[in-house]
Parts: sequence; structure tokens; C-alpha cells
Amino acid sequence: LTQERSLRRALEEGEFEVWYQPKLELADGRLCGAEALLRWRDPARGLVSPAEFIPLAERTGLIVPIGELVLDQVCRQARQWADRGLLAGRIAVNVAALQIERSDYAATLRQALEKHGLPATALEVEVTESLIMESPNHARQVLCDIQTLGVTTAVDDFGTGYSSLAYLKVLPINHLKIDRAFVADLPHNANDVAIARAIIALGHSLGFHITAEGIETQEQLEFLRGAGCDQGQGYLFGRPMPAADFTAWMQQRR
Ligand code: G
Ligand code: G
Ligand code: NA
Ligand code: MN
Repeated sequence: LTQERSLRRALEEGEFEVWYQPKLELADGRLCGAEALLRWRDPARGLVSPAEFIPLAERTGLIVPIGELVLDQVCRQARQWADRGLLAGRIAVNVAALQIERSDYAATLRQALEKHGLPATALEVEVTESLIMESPNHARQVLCDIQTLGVTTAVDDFGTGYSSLAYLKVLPINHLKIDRAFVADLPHNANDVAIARAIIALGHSLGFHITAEGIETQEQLEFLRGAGCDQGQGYLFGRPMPAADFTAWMQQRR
């Protein structure tokens, strides 16, 4: 209960921040977007990872207003970066299951885009396999509404959940993100090499673009590029960082 109260306070007091991690095109190293990653600056505990508070936010329903706050901050930031000609690509936001169950998420997206005068090409939505499999028909409808707006869709942490290929082929999905668990031991672990190659081949044949997460070494990058992986993110390129730092990071690259 006290934890729930501090989460409510965090929302009221503006203790949530959105950090950004760059996404690159592997073929030419071009910046192609960013992932928005939530952080809680708790006065008592310091910076808290979403892994620690998202589960509680989902159980209490607070994830819905928190998600709206993330979307609003991301759209405001995207507007600024677009106006300064800094970021042409999409910013991906993570969406929790309860957000698509409890609210009309596509309508929320549309309103946020309108409020900030942004085109739909400014955003991408990331969902997990478990979100999809909890209620595949509803997920399909929501993803379809999102794509109709012009916002693209990605399946996060691909390969760690239990999504069925039967659903995958009928879902409106643009990107698969290879979970960083499969990237960590590339290219030395033969099983991970096989898994990464299989995801890339399967994904491409179903018409998806493939993004690899957690790229930390040049070797991993070279393997993934050679295997035909389209995009990547990871500490090798840039860690998640506050908006001001990401602005500086983009300016330095130009
Ligand atoms: O950034 P970090 O590695 O600490 O993220 C931990 C987890 O929190 C990841 O699974 C990520 O998808 C999730 N996450 C980060 N930001 C958000 C957010 O805004 N909403 C939701 N639902 N999950 C998020
Ligand atoms: O579940 P999701 O893929 O949204 O979570 C992304 C998480 O991965 C974030 O917490 C982010 O901080 C973390 N992350 C991003 N890049 C790297 C990386 O290169 N190595 C590791 N270990 N973690 C990363
Ligand atoms: Na994600
Ligand atoms: Mn992931």
C-alpha cells in the first residue's frame, strides 16, 4: 500500500522522466529513431528502473495515467527535435497490457499526436508477446487501429515469450525486436547464432523488419549486420539517456 501511495505521489509530483536510447540502421549506421524508456526519480531512492515499478503500476491501474504522461512527454520532445531538424525517425514507446485493455489506446495516440501537431510517422509502439497472447483478437484489433493511424508496431523481447507463429502471421506488425538475451553471446554461442539467424529469416519472410537489442560489442554488430538484421540498439551505440543528453549526442554526430 505504501508503495502504491509513493507511485501516486510520483505521478502527482512529476517524478517520472523519459529517457531515450538511439536506434541505428545497421547497414550504414544512420540514426533511425529512439526508444523511450521511463525512469522514476524517487527522492528517497534515486533513479528507479521501470522493471521495479511497472508490475505494481499494472496491478494498480496506475500504468494508464503513467502511460499517458510518457506519451505526452515523448510527443512534446519529438516536436522539439523535429523542429530543430535533429531526429527524423520514430520514437518507440512501450505499451503495457492494461493500457490496451482499459483504454482506447489508438484514440489516446491520435489525441497525443494532434495535441502536439505531430505526424504519425513520429511514433512507434512496442508490445510484448505476452500482451498479444493474453487476448490475441483484441490485440489484433488495437494493433490494426494503431497502424491505420500510421503509427508502426513492434514486438518487443521477441523469442522470450510464447507467441504462436499462427498469430504472428495474421497480426499487423512492422518490426520484431530480437531480445538481448539472444544477442549477448553472439557470435560465439552456436545456439544463439542459430536462433538469431532463424528469427531474421522467419521475420523477413513474414514481411517484418528486424531490430536487435542489447548490442554491446563490435563483434555482435558485425555478426548481426552480416546476418541481415536491419536495425539495432545497445550500449555500443548509446545508453538510454535524458532528453538533454540525447540532444547533445545527436548534435555531436552531425
Ligand atoms: O530501461 P530498462 O532496461 O530499465 O527497462 C526495463 C523494462 O521496463 C523494459 O522491459 C522496458 O520495456 C520497460 N519499460 C520502459 N519504459 C516503459 C514504459 O514507458 N512503459 C512500459 N509499460 N514499460 C516500460
Ligand atoms: O524490454 P525492453 O527491451 O524494452 O528493455 C530494454 C532494456 O534494455 C532497458 O532497460 C535498457 O536500459 C536495456 N538495454 C538497452 N541497451 C542495452 C545493452 O546494450 N545492454 C544491456 N545489458 N541492456 C541494455
Ligand atoms: Na521495449
Ligand atoms: Mn526488449
